[in-house]
Amino acid sequence: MSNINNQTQDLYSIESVQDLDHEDAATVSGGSLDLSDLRNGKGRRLNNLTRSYATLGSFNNKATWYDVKGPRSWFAWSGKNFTGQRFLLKAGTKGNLRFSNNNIESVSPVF
Ligand SMILES: [Ca+2]
Ligand SMILES: [Ca+2]
Repeated sequence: MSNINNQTQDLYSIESVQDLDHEDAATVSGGSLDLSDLRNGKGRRLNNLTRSYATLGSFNNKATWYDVKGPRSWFAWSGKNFTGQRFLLKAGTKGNLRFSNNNIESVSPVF
């Protein structure tokens, strides 16, 4: 009897893990932001950002392309700590950056 119970528990755990794929996680948290350092999503990527970053570290001044998934827009800043010029990346859009190309150093969701 206890064997059967354990098996049921295990099946439940596996199912829960599978439910939490990237898309679901993004929906739950209100969306996510992907960046890449070359045009059209190519090159090095920074994927599934879901919160503010005061610096993008080694990715600073590298982003050339973006993809905003989910219902929330994002701000991208030309300086660290949300300083400098602010750019709006609208919810549901993606594409190559123009004015902020190779200039973004911090990002934050628009609340
Ligand atoms: Ca670049
Ligand atoms: Ca910059």
